[in-house]
Amino acid sequence: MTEKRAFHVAVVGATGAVGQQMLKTLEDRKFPVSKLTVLSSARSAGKTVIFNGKEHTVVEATPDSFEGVDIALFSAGGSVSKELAPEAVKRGAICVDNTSAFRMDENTPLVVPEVNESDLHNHNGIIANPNCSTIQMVVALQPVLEKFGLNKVIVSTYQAVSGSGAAAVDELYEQTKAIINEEPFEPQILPVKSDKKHYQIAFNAIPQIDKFEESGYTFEEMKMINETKKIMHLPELKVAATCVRLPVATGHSESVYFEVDQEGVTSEDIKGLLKSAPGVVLQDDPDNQIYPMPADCVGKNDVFVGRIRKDLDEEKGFHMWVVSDNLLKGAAWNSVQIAESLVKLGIVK
Ligand code: NAP
Ligand code: 3JN
Repeated sequence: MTEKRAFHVAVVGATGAVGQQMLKTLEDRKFPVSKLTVLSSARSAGKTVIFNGKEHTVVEATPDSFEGVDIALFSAGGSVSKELAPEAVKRGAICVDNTSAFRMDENTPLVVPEVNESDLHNHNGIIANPNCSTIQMVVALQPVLEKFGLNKVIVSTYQAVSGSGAAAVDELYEQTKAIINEEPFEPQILPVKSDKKHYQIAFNAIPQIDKFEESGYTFEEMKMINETKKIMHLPELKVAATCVRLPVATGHSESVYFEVDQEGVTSEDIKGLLKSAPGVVLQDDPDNQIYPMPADCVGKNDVFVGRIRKDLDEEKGFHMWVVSDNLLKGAAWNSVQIAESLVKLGIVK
């Protein structure tokens, strides 16, 4: 980005799977950083990270870490955000929070720039970055909503293990090696580190992401349902989700069924729309076996859409396949994109 001013940026959770991608994205986008503060827990304090060719020492995050910070990107878990984001705001920073801590707070905008950038104007110092699975879905659905209206969404996800953090990726690799070498192993992290039981992820599919609510839905599923309605400003939209973890390192995939408002819409209409939609790359050519796959999307900021087809029974129903890098558009890139929007709109002090 080209901007005359430069900003003191803090990254909280800089040693984590998302934090590392945040640093890389700030670099790749040439975000105007005058000073960088890299924060973690006491565990990683003293480690170093390289940013724009210079070494930076990681420091334990405390309220005083935010003195003089203009923009703070948080990705160290909800409890850290709840404790430290208000402290950063008190000290004059604007926070982009990648956790669920403030997403459903009615005074906190929940933003995907391609969908609801203008919501950024109504903030109290904290902007929430949605859940990764929600982000890629709403980027693909927003153009449909704007042109043909939207009534119902049913999504099934196929989520990568990096969504569960750096340690979960290690678990996938270790288990895969152990199984191939016919060695014993003990699952310790997935599906949810703090839950009672842990299951094999290598060569498996686990229909649990986050813990279960009493309703029978998981928290991840409820995030997709509630966040979609908030971001799209559609409280009445019917949404259902089933979230599944796969042995893929990076790149979430989703099978999305949706029903439009208007009659007579064709799959060619939807393809035409998504071909030129912001942030979307259409990869839809069944004759040549062209469709999105996570292995092709890693390291890219876009949302890839394919397999668009009309439902055979429901006149207003369509199916599509949506893939994106969960650590980029699902987390780091969406956060940095929000920061770029804040600068562009003159919202950063
Ligand atoms: P991760 O790989 O486990 O990294 C966690 C990071 O948080 C590390 O840098 C860790 O520092 C830091 N941290 C932990 N406790 C801390 C504390 N008390 N104070 C300061 N820093 C602390 O996890 P991740 O995958 O990067 O995810 C981090 C968070 O991002 C998640 O908990 C979640 O809230 C959010 N997230 C959001 C999405 C999304 O869908 N938008 C996706 C993934 C993650 P140490 O190195 O010192 O341990
Ligand atoms: O599992 C995934 O693929 C996405 C995980 C996101 C996540 C993991 C731990 C805590 C979140 C999130 O962003 O919703 C949180 C959280 O902040 O609640």
